Amino acid sequence: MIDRRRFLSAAGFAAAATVGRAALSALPEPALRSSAETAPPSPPANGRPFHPVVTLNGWSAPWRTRDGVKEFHLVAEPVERELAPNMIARLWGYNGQSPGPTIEVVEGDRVRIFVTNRLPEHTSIHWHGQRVPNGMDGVGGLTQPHIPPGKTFAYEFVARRPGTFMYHPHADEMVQMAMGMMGFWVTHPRAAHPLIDQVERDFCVLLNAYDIEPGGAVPKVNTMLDFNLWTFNSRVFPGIDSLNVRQGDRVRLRIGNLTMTNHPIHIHGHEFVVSGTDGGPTPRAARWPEVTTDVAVGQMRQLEFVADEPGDWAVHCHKSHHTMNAMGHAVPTMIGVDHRGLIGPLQRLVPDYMLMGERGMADMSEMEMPLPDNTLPMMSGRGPFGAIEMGGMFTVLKVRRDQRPGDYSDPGWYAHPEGTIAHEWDGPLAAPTRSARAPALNGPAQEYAVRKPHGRSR
Ligand SMILES: [Cu+2]
Repeated sequence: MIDRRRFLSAAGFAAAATVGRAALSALPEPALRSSAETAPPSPPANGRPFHPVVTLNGWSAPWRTRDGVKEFHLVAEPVERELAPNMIARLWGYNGQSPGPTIEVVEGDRVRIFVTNRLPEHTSIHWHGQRVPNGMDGVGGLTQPHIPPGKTFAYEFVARRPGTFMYHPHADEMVQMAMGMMGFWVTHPRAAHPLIDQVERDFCVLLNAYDIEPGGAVPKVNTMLDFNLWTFNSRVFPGIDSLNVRQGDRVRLRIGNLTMTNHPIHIHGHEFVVSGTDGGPTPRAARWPEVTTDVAVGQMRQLEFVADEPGDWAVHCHKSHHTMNAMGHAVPTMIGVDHRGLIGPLQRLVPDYMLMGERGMADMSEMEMPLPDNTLPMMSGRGPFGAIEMGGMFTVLKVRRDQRPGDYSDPGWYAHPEGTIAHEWDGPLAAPTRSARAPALNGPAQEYAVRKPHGRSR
């Protein structure tokens, strides 16, 4: 839900020199959001028309038009973000949430963005990927003075080229991005563009990562690689909404990576092309079908496909550690270890000792393990057939024949046509054919002579 409140007095803000006095006579009220629900697409109230995007578990910022300029108001501030039901993180973000609201404009629009700093330290905003006058590029210390706490700065430029962009601080970046400060920016084409196709569904996902101790709520800002919560728009599975589309829709999935590592994004059941990067639309001759594409640090990728296969299709990062929530990496691998006979003596010494991992870790997603408050299980989510055993960067593309155009609501689980689900085989089993030269399974141990280099052998 978007609520508006006016909290700025006329005093207490500063502005870049290029902004006229008239613009400062009043600031647009900032739109604030308290929930992590996916907002429906918001068609433009004024200005040039465009087909709005949907930010998963997010929303787009409203604007006002003043003297032909689109004015937005971003408030950098501490926020509480629900990462998934049962876990609230205390982050820094914009306008009540992390990520901040998606900014949608049209190529050629003159845009003025007021940025109010309600953080305990200075900040700035960089408009990642865009052509702007140098003094609007938002690099604190290099192209502008930092925005001190309590002050408001104004950025003003023309959105010169259409595409998928991001915004984020360029001030104490390691801390401010580890705390969740980032947002999406989409510049829609002003007219039919030879390299930009019309799509029926246009989704935005920012990849970010946090390191939050089990039981904690504030990210550890000095972590470089070993994050434990890998997020789409500061949400983890099962807290990430599904991408709900109508069969036959052309779908665009815009992905930006502001984590510290790359993410190979994988879509099941369909082939997509990368139709654009942060550098702009991809020439058609340079597009090829893929089912996984790597999104490197600092990159944007636009994935496009026709959703022509009905079903519930997984969409996820293919790094298996990125589809898990907080876990202990120091746990020994116990696969194949026979614990029988040990559990009794161990439990006499350590009453809470649990036998786990000797058959893999799938048991853990079924286990009702006590967890510290405000902590998510490592693998969770339930589907129609049981535990999905995922966390982190995972969601579901739901393709339905009867999803109405423009309806983004969750249609529920897919009803499979009869006879199209993998099932247990109950027919006769043929004896496996084995090579005559293969050592017999469970037979006597074989001895081999191994010849090593330099004639040495053993
Ligand atoms: Cu990943």
